[in-house]
This record gives sequence, structure tokens and C-alpha cells, in this order.
Amino acid sequence: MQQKGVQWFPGHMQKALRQIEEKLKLIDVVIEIVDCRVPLSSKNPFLNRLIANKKRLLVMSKSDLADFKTALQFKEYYQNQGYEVVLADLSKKKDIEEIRLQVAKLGQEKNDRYRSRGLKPQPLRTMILGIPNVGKSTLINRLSGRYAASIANTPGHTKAQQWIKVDKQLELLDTPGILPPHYEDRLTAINLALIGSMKEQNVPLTVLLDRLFVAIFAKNLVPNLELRYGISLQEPYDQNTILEMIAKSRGLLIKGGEIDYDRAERLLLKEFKEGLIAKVVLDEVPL
Ligand SMILES: Nc1nc2c(ncn2[C@@H]2O[C@H](COP(=O)(O)OP(=O)(O)O)[C@@H](O)[C@H]2O)c(=O)[nH]1
Ligand SMILES: [Mg+2]
Repeated sequence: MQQKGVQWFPGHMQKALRQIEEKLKLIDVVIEIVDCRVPLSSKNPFLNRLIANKKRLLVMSKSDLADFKTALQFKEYYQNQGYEVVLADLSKKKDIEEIRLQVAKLGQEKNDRYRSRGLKPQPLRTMILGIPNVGKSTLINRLSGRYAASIANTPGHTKAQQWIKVDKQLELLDTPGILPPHYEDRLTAINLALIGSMKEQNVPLTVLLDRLFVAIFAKNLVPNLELRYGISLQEPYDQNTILEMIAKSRGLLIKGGEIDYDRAERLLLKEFKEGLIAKVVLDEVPL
């Protein structure tokens, strides 16, 4: 139980969770979304307490941008924690259909209960939750089959509360629950900035870049860089040489022909974020 007066997390977190808790009273099945590239860093652990007694579907979105093998390991990890899990590219019709099916399955018990008491089955009520930029609006639009709700990269882009009838059995709250990201540690913030789920300004560029290069070397992504930028790299690899080659290949030079490292760095970060370099998962699967 929560103790009154003990604020062990910031006010904005408390407020967001309280608002969600209020809406959850109406909900049968919770759809929580995390980004497949950062299945841990993009999950707010404080939600768990609120949805412990709900049927829970975890959608790992943007599977098209993630390394499939690691994504599958995370799927298993979350299945072991009692979630139904769907790896999804939210632009794919079949993945949306899979999400719809899993929600229906999770709601089966409730409707069986109604039927066994001779009552008419009630529509399942569901709600989408997640930190900014994981694909909440996209999923709402895809499930509702219309394009009324606007999609935006801006957190908090919502409108008045309504239920969307997905089909005869399923109703969806038309506004998602927006969870504040939870920066458990600095690495979480860096990972979120690297995939573009948080304003980059919050983390110094050099820190982001160092982390990106750690991932590039640890995950053997040098060949991906060679392919993307049409360059050829020799071991031992070093950050500066790589940036220099990228800059030359893309003509990122300052007056006088000097290498424009700053623009090369920004280009690399931008293209990584957009998934143009490689499919990766930045979080490690917990043992
Ligand atoms: N590649 C890819 N992009 C996606 C996917 N789902 C959402 N996006 C994009 O991610 C960005 C944020 O999506 P949005 O639905 O606005 O996220 P929200 O802040 O959680 O509502 C948008 O540019 C979407 O087009 C996906 O499965 N794959
Ligand atoms: Mg949105």
C-alpha cells in the first residue's frame, strides 16, 4: 500500500500515475507499449503496481528497427513476467491484427463469466499506455481504422476522452495514458536519447556519441557503417578516423577543406536514430 506523505518519486510522476489509476478503473485489458530497441529503458516500472490485477498485453513496437534475435529474448523475458507479448511493426496490418487477437484472448475470461451467468457479453474495454514516442497514437489510429486522432512526435498530443469501437467486442479509450520516462540511471536516459525518445539536449552530444560507438563496437556494426557510407575501415578502429571517413564521404567539410566533425557526429546520430545504420537493441536482457 502506498504511504501518505512519502514522496519517493517526483511530483509529475505521481500526478501522471494518479490520472492513469483513475482511468484504469474502467479498463479490462491494458496495452502497454515499449520500444523494441530499448525494451527496458522505455518501460516505466511504476506502472506495474497499478496494473498488477489487470490482463496485460505488452506491445514491443518498432520491431522493424530492432535486432530480431535480441528482441525475441526480451519477448521471452516479459512472457516469464506474466505478460502476453507481441513484437510489432505498427505499420504492418498483420501485426495490428495480432494485437487485436491477443487483446480479445485476454478478455475471453470476462466474457465467459458473463455468459456462464446467462448475461450478454460486454465489450472489452482497453487502454494504451507508454512513455512518449513509443507508438501510442499510431496504434490507436491503426486499431480504430480511421485517421482522426493526429499522430505527432510531440508528447501530450491528445484530445477529449472518448471510446473508439474497434469492433463489436472491443472498445478503446481514444486517449493514451502517457507515462513519464523513468530514468533509473544515466544509461537509461542516454539510451532513450539515442533512439530519439527524449530530447537530445538533455544529454551532451559527446556522451551520446561515446555510447553509440560502444554499441557499434560491441555489436560489430562497423560493416554496417562501411555499407551505409561507402567507406572501408581498418582495425584497430577508432572513433575519430571513422568520423573523418564519414565526413569525407558525405562532403562534410569546413571552409579550407577541414573535416567538419560536428556535422559528421550529428549525421551519424541522426541516421542511427532513424534506423538507417543497423537494427539494434540497446538494452541487455537481464539474467
Ligand atoms: N519504424 C517504426 N516507426 C514507428 C512504429 N510505430 C510508430 N512509429 C513512429 O514513431 C513515431 C512516434 O509515434 P507516435 O504514435 O506519435 O508515438 P506516441 O508518442 O507514443 O503517441 C512516429 O514517427 C511513428 O510513425 C513502428 O512500429 N515502426
Ligand atoms: Mg501520441
